[in-house]
Amino acid sequence: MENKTTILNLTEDEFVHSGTRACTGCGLSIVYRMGVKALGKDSILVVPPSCLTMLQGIYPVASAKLPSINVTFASTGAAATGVRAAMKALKKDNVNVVAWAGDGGTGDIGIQALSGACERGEDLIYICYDNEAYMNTGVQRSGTTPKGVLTTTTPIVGKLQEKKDIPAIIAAHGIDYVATASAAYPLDLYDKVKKATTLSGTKYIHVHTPCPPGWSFDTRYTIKIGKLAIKTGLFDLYEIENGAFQLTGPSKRLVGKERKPVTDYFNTQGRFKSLDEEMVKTVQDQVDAKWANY
Ligand SMILES: Cc1ncc(C[n+]2csc(CCOP(=O)(O)OP(=O)(O)O)c2C)c(N)n1
Ligand code: SF4
Ligand SMILES: [Mg+2]
Repeated sequence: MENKTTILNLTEDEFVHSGTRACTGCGLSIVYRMGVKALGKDSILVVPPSCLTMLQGIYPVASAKLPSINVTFASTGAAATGVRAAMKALKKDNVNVVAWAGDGGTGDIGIQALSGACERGEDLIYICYDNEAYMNTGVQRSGTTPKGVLTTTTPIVGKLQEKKDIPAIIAAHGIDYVATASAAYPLDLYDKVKKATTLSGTKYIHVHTPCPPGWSFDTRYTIKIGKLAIKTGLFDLYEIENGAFQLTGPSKRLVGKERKPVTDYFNTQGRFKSLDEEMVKTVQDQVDAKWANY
């Protein structure tokens, strides 16, 4: 998919009030603002505990202009299924029912309800913002934390296991639309969410989302670091539509070109400081092998 939306034709409609409880430089605040812009007013959000619940605010101080239901971690996919059923009963089929969760809430704690919704082909959009740890409770490792990363529960040597590939797990359910996106490419994210609103069945979008305090970088570098994840080939932008995989936007343009070394990305963040040369070489080899396939 080539991007249709540019900064010149992007809608000026906003569904987030100015001023949120997110940290300065939070990648999620970009993802959220662009995501709800693309969803539009006829949308209901279903959100489990996460930084997003904080960003949206606690009554009576709310940053979101859309109706939003806070649910338990394990129930997100089931709760969204219930909201869709309610919309059907009310003959409001035009409403976008959107489950929106963090990586821990999606890939670890809420995966069974999400898997059930995918298997049933529920008419939902599911957006996972992946900041690669349980940030809201103080940076604990999650299934999607990359190998070697320092968190409060993987101190000194970093996480020992590989990052869990959630979009691949969701794609294995055979749903019609799976996409990845990045906070650093907001218009690409906008177009993918917009596309999801036009499709029926279960749609899943996984968004790489830099987090200054959790990743240990200065708040001004959110976009730079998000872009480096793509330009090093560590995180790839793609769509899987009706089973057909294709790289999109900046990742597609990288095919056959020289990628930046993964060290350019690792060196920008304190969370990678325990990586030794051997681990860096292993990651670089893995990325090279993946791209040789592309
Ligand atoms: C069943 C349950 N376990 C633990 C918590 C505590 N908790 C609240 S937010 C959170 C972190 C969620 O991580 P993630 O889904 O990655 O979102 P992030 O905080 O990174 O935005 C946790 C563990 C909870 N609210 N409910
Ligand atoms: S901890 Fe990270 S994800 Fe959470 S609000 Fe702060 S910057 Fe955003
Ligand atoms: Mg998280």
